[in-house]
Amino acid sequence: MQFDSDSSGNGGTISSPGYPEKYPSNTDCRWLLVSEDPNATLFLRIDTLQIEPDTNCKLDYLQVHLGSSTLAPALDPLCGNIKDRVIKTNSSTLLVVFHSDPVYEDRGFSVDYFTQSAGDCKTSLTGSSGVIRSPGFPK
Ligand SMILES: [Ca+2]
Repeated sequence: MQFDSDSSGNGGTISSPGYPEKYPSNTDCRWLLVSEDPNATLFLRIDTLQIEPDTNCKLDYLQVHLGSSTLAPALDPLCGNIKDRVIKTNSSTLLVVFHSDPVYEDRGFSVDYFTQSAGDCKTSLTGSSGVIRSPGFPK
C-alpha cells in the first residue's frame, strides 16, 4: 500500500492511515511539506505517536527528511510512544515517510506541522552584553 500526498501552506496535520485505529501492515506513506516562505522553518508537533517499539526503529517508523527526497539528510526515525513533543527542523521543506512491516501494528500518529518565519523575532533581549544571532543561525 502506498500513499503520497503533498501539502503546502502554513500548517496542518498529518496522521497515519486509519488513525486513531491501527495502521495497516506493509504500508509506505509519504508527505511532502513545503512552507510557502522558503526562509521559514517547519516545526512538527507530535500530538500522539504509537508505533511498534524497536530499539533502532527499523521495523515500523516515522522518518523526517530535511528536504524533498529520501536522499536528503534525515532525523533519527521515530517509533515507540511519544506524546506532545515539538521538533524544530531548520528546514522549509520536509519529506515525512511512514513505513510499516508485515507484523504487528500499532495506533499510529497524529502530527501537526507549522512554520515560523525567520522574520518572527519575538524574543526581547536585555543586558549590557551578549551575542545576537540572526534568525535561524547557523543555517
Ligand atoms: Ca509492524
